[in-house]
Amino acid sequence: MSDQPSDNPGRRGDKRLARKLRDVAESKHMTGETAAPSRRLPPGQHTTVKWPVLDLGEHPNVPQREWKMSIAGLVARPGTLDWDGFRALPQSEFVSDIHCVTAWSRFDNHWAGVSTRDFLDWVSPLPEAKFVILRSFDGYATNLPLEHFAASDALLAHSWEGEPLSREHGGPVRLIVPRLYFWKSAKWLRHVLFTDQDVPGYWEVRGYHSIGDPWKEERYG
Ligand SMILES: Nc1nc2c(c(=O)[nH]1)N[C@H]1C(S)=C(S)[C@@H](COP(=O)(O)O)O[C@H]1N2
Ligand SMILES: [Mo]
Repeated sequence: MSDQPSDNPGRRGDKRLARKLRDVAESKHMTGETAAPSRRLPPGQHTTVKWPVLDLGEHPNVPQREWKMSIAGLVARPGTLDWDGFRALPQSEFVSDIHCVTAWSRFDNHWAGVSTRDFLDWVSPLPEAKFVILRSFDGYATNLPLEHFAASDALLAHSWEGEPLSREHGGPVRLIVPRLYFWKSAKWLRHVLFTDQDVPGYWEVRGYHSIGDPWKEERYG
C-alpha cells in the first residue's frame, strides 16, 4: 500500500485515510518544535527572534562560585545548594518557547540545567506543600502552584544555546517554566520556599494572575 494519500474522490477509504493522516500531522504540531507559528503562538502574542531583557532594572552580579540558593518550608531536605551541589544533580536539556505577558514569544530556546522534577526528587516536598515561592537576588519574587513548578519541561536553567546563562538573563541560575507566562520564570534564583498557602509575588501583588497560563490568556486577575 502506498503511504501517499490519494485524492481520488471515488475512493472513500483513501479519503478517510487522507483525513486521518492530516489529523495526525496536525495534532503533532500542537507540541512539536517544528509546528506552524499559528499553532504554537498563544492568543495575543507575536514572535520575536531577539531575546528581550525584562526586569526591575537591577542585574545582580553573582559569580557561579559565590552562588548559593536556600531551600526552605515544607520539604524533607531544607538547606543550601551551592554551585558544585547544583551541578552534581542530574542534568537535563530541554527545548521550549518563551511567552512573555508583554506579548512577545520566542520559539526554540535550548536550555540546560536541573529539571524541576529532579530537583523535587532531591528536596522531597512534604504532602502539605502546595505552592512554590521563588525569591531572587534583585528582590524579585514570584509564586506558582507546585504542580506547575513540577511540569515535565520546567527546569532550573544554567545555560541557554550551549552557553552559560548571561547575567542580564538571570545567570548563574534561573527558573524556566515554559507553559506559564515568563514572569513566573524567576531570574537570579536565591531562595525556594515550599508552602501550603499562596504568597503573591512582585507582579502578582500588582494585579498579575496567580497562575498565568498563556493559552488561557491569564494575564491579569
Ligand atoms: N529576578 C527577576 N526575575 C524575573 C524578573 C525580574 O524582574 N527579576 N522579571 C520577570 C519578567 S516580567 C520577565 S518577562 C522575564 C524576562 O526574562 P528575560 O529578561 O530573560 O527575557 O523575567 C522574569 N523573571
Ligand atoms: Mo514580563
